[in-house]
Amino acid sequence: MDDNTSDAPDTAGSEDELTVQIDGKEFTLAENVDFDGDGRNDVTVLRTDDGGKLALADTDHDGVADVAVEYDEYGNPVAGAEFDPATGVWQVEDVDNLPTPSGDGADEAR
Ligand SMILES: [Ca+2]
Repeated sequence: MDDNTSDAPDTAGSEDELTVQIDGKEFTLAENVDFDGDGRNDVTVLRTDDGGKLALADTDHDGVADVAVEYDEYGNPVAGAEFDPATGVWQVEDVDNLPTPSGDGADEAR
């Protein structure tokens, strides 16, 4: 991931902003997918260089991404990780064990 997203303007009052912490850096990304189909975006999906996708979500609704799943070009999950806010480290986790995003995602922290 490059640094482009860290330069995003501070758009107070806007919605679907997901904070992601990686290696001590903080990024703000837009949630662009509605995972549970309630009409409110709760997941940020990024395209990866190899044609796959990376999904990031705030599943405990504190405004910070805590789940990441990488998908291959066919949409199959290939890797998962869970963010530990106590240590600031992403821990590799079986995709089947990860909580699923729901509701209004990071917006529910507001
Ligand atoms: Ca939703």
